[in-house]
Order: sequence, then C-alpha cells, then structure tokens
Amino acid sequence: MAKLFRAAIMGPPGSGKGTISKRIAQSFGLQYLSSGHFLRDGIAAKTEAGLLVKSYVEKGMLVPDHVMTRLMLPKLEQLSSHSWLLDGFPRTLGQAQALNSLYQLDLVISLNIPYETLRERLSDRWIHPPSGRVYNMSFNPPRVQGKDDVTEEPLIQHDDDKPEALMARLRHYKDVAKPVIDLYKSQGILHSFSGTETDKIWPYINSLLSTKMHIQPSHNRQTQTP
Ligand code: G5P
Ligand code: MG
Repeated sequence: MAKLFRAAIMGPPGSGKGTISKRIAQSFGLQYLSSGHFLRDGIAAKTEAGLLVKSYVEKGMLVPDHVMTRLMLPKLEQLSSHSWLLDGFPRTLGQAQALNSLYQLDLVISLNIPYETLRERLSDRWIHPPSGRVYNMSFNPPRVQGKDDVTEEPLIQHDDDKPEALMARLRHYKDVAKPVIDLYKSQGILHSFSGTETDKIWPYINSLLSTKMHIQPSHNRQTQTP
C-alpha cells in the first residue's frame, strides 16, 4: 500500500483554506476534513455537539480545545486508512499537541494573507448551508444573484462573517496560531505562502504537493515552476 499522506492547512479566517483544500482534495485525492464545516453541520442538524458549539461559532470564538479534540480525533480514526488534509484543525497549541500524540503530519501549509484582503473577502461571502457551497460576489459569484447554482435555494451570510464577529476572529487567530506555527516549523514541515490571490498561490502549492506526494496531480499535469 502507498504511504499515507497527512497534511493540514492553516490560515486566518478568509485566507482561502477551504478554497485551496477543495483544489488539493480534487487534484490529489486526499480526504478533506474541515473543522468549520463539521461544526456548522452539527449546528444545522441540532446534534448534541452542535448545540454545545453553537454559541462559540456564532460569536466567532474558538470552541474549547477539549471539545474540539473530542469531536475531531474520532473523525480521523474513521479515516485511518486514507490520506487526509485537515482544514482549520489544529488551531491552537493544545489541539496540535493532541493531534501530534496520534499522528505525525507530513506537511503543514500556512497562508499569510493581508488583513485588508481578508476583510474584503469575508464581507462579500455567501454560502448555501445545506451543501456548504461557498460563493464570493466578485471571485466566484453564483450564476443567479443570491441563489445556489445547483439547487437554486437562497444563499445566506454566516453570522461569524458579519463585521463584529469577523474582527474578533482575526484578532484571536494571530495570537493562537503563533505557537502552532512555531511547533510545525521546528518539525521542519511548515510551508508558508503569502499573497492576495488564491489563483496565484495555488500553482506553488500544487507544485509542492506534487513533489511531496511523488505524483502528478490528476487535474493539472503541467507542474508550475516558482
Ligand atoms: P472555519 O470555518 O474554519 P475560518 O474562520 O478559519 O472558518 P473561513 O471563514 O472558513 O475561515 P477560509 O476557509 O480560510 O475561511 O477561506 P475560504 O472560505 O476558502 O475563502 C474565503 C472567501 O474568499 C470565500 O468567499 C472565497 O470564495 C473567497 N476567495 C478565496 N480566494 C479568493 C481570491 O483569491 N480572491 C477573492 N476575491 N476571493 C477569494 O471556522 C469557523 C468557526 O468554527 C470554530 C470557530 O468558532 C471558528 O470561528 N472552529 C474552531 N474552534 C476551535 N478550534 C478549531 N480547530 C476550530 N475550527 C473551527
Ligand atoms: Mg473555511
């Protein structure tokens, strides 16, 4: 069996983790697990975990580590025979240590995106809650204004993308991410990417993963040189 590949993507709210994760999952066949999607699914379905995390997510606050690890680590156990990519987890040093005690990551991608870019993107973001499809009114607008492309159901804005919650999310991110980034740097697995456009960052990530996974991506066979 081919060696399993385990990666995580980190970055502030709106940095493009979800957008890039979907491209990675599609191009490299990794299982993709987004902590934010997972929490929001639970909230929408009113599961016990969803009710527990609702107030944190809506205020843009981090869900406590012990709750987060109790929710995420069993999900990873279900994926133990797959290569995977985590989006949004681990977020804190406590979460990174809990993950580390079970799995050694092969690669961590960190996205550095200027604050002004993040603010613009998130205030313009709309989602289709049942599917998790994300639109941006300038970057990837829906075909019909305010409607999901597939179902034509209405799009909504997350409570945590509204201005007050957004500021809180951006402030928190920096403080808690620093020790996590330092940990992965010390393990020699951190790769940072800076820029204001996902489409410009993507070729570098695509190329890095092709090298690390020793395969050509299925969708973009011409490897880009930095
Ligand atoms: P999430 O869901 O992990 P955040 O806050 O980390 O949420 P978010 O909002 O999901 O991050 P993202 O995934 O980094 O952002 O970015 P994205 O969705 O791909 O892109 C953002 C927008 O920009 C989209 O509209 C996209 O189309 C657009 N876009 C992308 N690239 C470009 C570009 O180049 N140009 C333009 N113009 N637009 C672009 O977490 C949510 C909450 O869950 C809890 C917390 O409460 C958190 O606030 N939570 C956790 N709590 C504790 N521990 C954890 N591990 C937790 N994980 C989640
Ligand atoms: Mg996301």
